[in-house]
Amino acid sequence: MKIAVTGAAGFIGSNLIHNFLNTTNWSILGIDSLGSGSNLDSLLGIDLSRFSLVKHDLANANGLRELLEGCDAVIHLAAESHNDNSLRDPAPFLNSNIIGTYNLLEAVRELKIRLHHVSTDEVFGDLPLKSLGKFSELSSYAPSSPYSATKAASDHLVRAWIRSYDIAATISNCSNNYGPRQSVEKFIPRQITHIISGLMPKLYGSGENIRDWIHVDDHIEAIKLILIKGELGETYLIGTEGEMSNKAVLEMLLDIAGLPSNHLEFVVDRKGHDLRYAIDSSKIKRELGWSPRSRNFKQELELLFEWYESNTKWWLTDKERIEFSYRTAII
Ligand code: TDX
Repeated sequence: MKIAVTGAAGFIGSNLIHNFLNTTNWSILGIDSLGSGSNLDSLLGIDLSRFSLVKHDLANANGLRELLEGCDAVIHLAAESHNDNSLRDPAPFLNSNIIGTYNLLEAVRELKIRLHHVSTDEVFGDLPLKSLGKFSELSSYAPSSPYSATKAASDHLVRAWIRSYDIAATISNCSNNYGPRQSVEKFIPRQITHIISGLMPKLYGSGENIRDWIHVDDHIEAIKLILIKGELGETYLIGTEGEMSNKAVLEMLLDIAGLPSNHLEFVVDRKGHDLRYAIDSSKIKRELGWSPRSRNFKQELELLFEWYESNTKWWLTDKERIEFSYRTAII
């Protein structure tokens, strides 16, 4: 089987390619715009006998069909994905997440290629902080940010292309991922690299907002299962009951670094900041037999801390650029 992976040099894409080349005999065509969320170094060490990479921005339809010809399936991960960036400048999110997905849909429709569209739990908006409710496949779409609105739009396009054109596609919506090779603009890597750099970690608002953390490898195993066994036309929610407040996660990181729990700075809250995400993943467990590996979150954070300490070259330049835009941005 030959699969194409869009967003190949991003966080989830690069981890997925490392994983799939190790665990399957598939060939992989990586497609990436090599924009700000990509890092070519994330693909270092990959077996090039079964992997090739093409620089292509999905917002440009020219040449996309030719590129995908001969592929049996596409996993669509390419997206602008950082909420803070979308608040500063929504335009790239519309281009990449909506126009890019539209161009990809037209290509897979013409070529009759199987598609798996990877999306986020943020398309459902947020849940109250103190409730026990969770998102399920039946939750209504209610995105809060320009980023999540564009991901919701891309989900709607995929659903419409399934219904109207009968394309062979599945969708997944996953909770917050953590793991190696994640951009230092995101919460956990930002705090780890702040600590390593001697900067004060930054908590938005009260730090009470809750996220449902999943290791990227557990997400990738779920994507693999959906690609192999998922029912066409279906949506699957992926999460691991890993709910934690941002403050609690940061306190774990401070403890790992041997710093006191008050070694942090509360900063102005994110506009429209979603309160809580939580996922009911019983459908994918029941129907596809997926289950996440049993993990100790704090031990995983320790490993992650070590990864960022040992890979400063991977993130240092990005961090300077990202922190410069945080300092200069009006959000
Ligand atoms: O410096 C920070 N301080 C802070 O308190 C940053 C960068 C974030 N936060 C908070 C905001 C959120 O409550 O941490 C939480 C996590 O923030 P992000 O890493 O920006 O993720 P989030 O906004 O929850 O969105 C994520 O989940 C769904 C990903 O960025 C998306 O790509 C994914 O689709």
